[in-house]
Amino acid sequence: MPNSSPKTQAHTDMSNTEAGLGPVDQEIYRHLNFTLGHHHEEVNKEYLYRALAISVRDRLIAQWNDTQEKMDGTERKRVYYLSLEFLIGRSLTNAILNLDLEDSVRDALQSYGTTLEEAAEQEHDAGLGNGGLGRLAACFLDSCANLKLPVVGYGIRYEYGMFNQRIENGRQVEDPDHWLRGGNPWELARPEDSRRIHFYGNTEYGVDANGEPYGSWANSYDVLAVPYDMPIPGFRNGTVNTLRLWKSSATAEFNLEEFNAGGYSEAVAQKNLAEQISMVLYPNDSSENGKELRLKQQYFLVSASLQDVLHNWVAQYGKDFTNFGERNCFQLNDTHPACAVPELMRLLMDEYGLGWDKAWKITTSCMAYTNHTLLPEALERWSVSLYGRLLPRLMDIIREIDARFMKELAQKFPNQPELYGRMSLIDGGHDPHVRMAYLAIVGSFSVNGVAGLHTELLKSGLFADFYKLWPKKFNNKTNGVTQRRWLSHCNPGLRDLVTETIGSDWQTDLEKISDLAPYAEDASFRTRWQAVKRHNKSALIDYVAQRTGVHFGLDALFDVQVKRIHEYKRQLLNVLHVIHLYDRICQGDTADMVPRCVLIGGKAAPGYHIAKLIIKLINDVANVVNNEPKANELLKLVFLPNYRVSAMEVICPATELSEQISTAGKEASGTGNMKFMMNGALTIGALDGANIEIREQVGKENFFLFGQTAAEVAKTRQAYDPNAIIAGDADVERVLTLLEGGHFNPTEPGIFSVLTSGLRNPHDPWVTIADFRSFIDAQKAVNKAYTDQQDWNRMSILNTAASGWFSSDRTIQQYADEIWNVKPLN
Ligand code: 26V
Repeated sequence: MPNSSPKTQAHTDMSNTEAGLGPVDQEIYRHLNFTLGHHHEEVNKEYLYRALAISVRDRLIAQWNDTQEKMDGTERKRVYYLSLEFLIGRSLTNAILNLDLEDSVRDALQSYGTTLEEAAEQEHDAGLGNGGLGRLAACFLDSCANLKLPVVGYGIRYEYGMFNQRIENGRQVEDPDHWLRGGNPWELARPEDSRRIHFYGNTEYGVDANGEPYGSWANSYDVLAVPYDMPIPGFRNGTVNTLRLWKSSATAEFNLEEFNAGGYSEAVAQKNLAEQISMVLYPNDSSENGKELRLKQQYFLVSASLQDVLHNWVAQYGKDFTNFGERNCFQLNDTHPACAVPELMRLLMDEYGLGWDKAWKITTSCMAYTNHTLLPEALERWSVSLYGRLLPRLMDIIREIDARFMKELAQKFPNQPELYGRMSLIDGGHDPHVRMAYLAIVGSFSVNGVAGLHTELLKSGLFADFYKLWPKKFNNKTNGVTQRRWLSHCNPGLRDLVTETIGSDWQTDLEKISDLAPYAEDASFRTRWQAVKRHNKSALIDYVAQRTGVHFGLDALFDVQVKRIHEYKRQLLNVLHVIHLYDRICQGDTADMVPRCVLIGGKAAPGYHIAKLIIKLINDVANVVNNEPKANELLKLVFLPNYRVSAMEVICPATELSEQISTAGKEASGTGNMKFMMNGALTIGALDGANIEIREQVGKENFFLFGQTAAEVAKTRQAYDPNAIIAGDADVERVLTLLEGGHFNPTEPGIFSVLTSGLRNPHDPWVTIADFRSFIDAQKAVNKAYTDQQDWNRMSILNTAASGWFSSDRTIQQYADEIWNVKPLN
């Protein structure tokens, strides 16, 4: 227990001066004793985390208020990032880094006999996202705050985030993630800004005083949306932006009606129904497609957020919407919030009395849509009958948008009924569906893909008709990641080495990191570079050993693939390669082999059986490989359970080889690939997503390329004969023989036959066997390169030095300049 008058701080901390806060150690002491009422001899770690978090939060709030005041005091344009997912991870260490509080916090914690690392471990990840799309939203908010852009994130405050994954007998088991248990120090409830959301009921039509027809939503069942605000700090720049997350709750009078009718329990049950809406994040799972609760979530987020923005607009400008379209921009993170198009129309017409044409002009000048996937099963379609029942007024508006769009098409392209059918917002037939991507395209002024190849494929494939109609709407914004979390925070050893060598400007301007390139030729620098990597590798060794019992060797090549488990990402190809190495070891063919530790991690959607079977296979192969005495020094395989943001913060600094092996044309961008590159990993990859740009930036000599191109894959599919390939390649055949002979699953014969028959299927969409030989050869080149550690380190440095393009600051600057037309608030 520290004494009651903590020592004066060794480090100056400027963030408290205006806010009237004491030094960090005093603040922690105060919060422990008074805010949390924890005065024990032995300070409990969880309490210490909370006291520290509140102390840090207090420092953020002062800057948060300032930023808010600046926003309110200008008539400048604002941007709203609408997303069903924000995969934030931990906030404490990020806030400490951005406020530059690390030294004072470390000093303060020392007096409690603990470290910052230990305190930070207490924080639950805010896992409000599935993977890339959600993490991108979080990186974007970080970059917006860093660039001082007036951008607000809007999302849902899920009570349960992404499930926790356990492995039992090699199989994935899901546990609910009740991340809010124990409280969330990073949010402030703002019940005074609650909004009312309609569901069900019907549309009533009438004629207003001017003789104009109108519609209105009647007999609805209403729910309240209560906002919780999270601070998003910029990097040492005084800016703190807002992420507003909505929680659903029952309206007061609904309960009253029930109470008056004497239905006490019914009233309470209705409250539960309302609160269900924000209860759980949906896993990215095609078996979850079409679920009513998911549509409720989408509309709930969109309606609450648009009402919020309109409310603020009216408070500032009155009910004159003339400039609304040019002063506001809504970026739609995929089609999940695409009902923003009809909802803004509804609010402008039904609530504020605008006519269709004015409302349409405003709506289409402020909506922008980002597409994140080419996979057909991920393209959202909603049944017209469900839509019309849940959101009757919106369905009317969608029909009207479609009717007007069809008219426009008929004028531009007369007598082309087939084209109209293809492009209609409603996929007709006996079970009609709304095509959400088409709704988003028609209602937006901008449509973007997330990497060069992806955008080209959208223009030539999925959205070709729309591209022909509106070529100028389409643009590319290659994804990026924030170097503050993904280098400065997670890899302090490398951060300090880089800063000592080229200064610290790269933290806010990653292009500067190219100044590192000449040091790749400097042998003593390479030695220091390698020492940092080895330090990070030993941290990962401990992390893996604690969670799996498997001990990685420090001298081995750390070969990593972490991402959602999906067939198109081809974790299976990675396993086939491990089996091939195992087979060579068993045969004594180890001449040019380099010791390797292969780590695979990621969650499978709970209803995605093949993905879950791939996890089982990885674990079963790992069991055999790790227990084979001959393989001991040469090969290890682990499946790391519960991959998440905080795990990646340990994994990417230690990775040497980044596996980016999706079937070409399937991975829209990838962002893990960028985190690995930034941290000095070399990539083995196919020409897919942002891998193409990574290779362009770093040079082909510093990248391990394998596999077919997207165009070649398309051609291969026309006459694909995997069985002939297998029969013609002894290495490949032996791998299949081991798998099919039950070598890895002797007690459960046949359990992997779905996987092996998939590999042998001429219609295998992922053409895994077609790329296997090329993958084996590229991995041989990796071995050869790793044998020369000097050269490997040289390439590693060049990868970090070439990562400037992949900062989300660059991406966001492009969104700001080319889509949003928004300037920083200074
Ligand atoms: C679909 C569904 C459907 C069922 C309900 C829940 C749900 C949630 C998400 C999705 C679609 C996810 C699409 C996605 O995550 N795309 C990834 O976006 C990354 C950021 O742009 C990109 O780097 C990845 O390549 C891309 O796969």
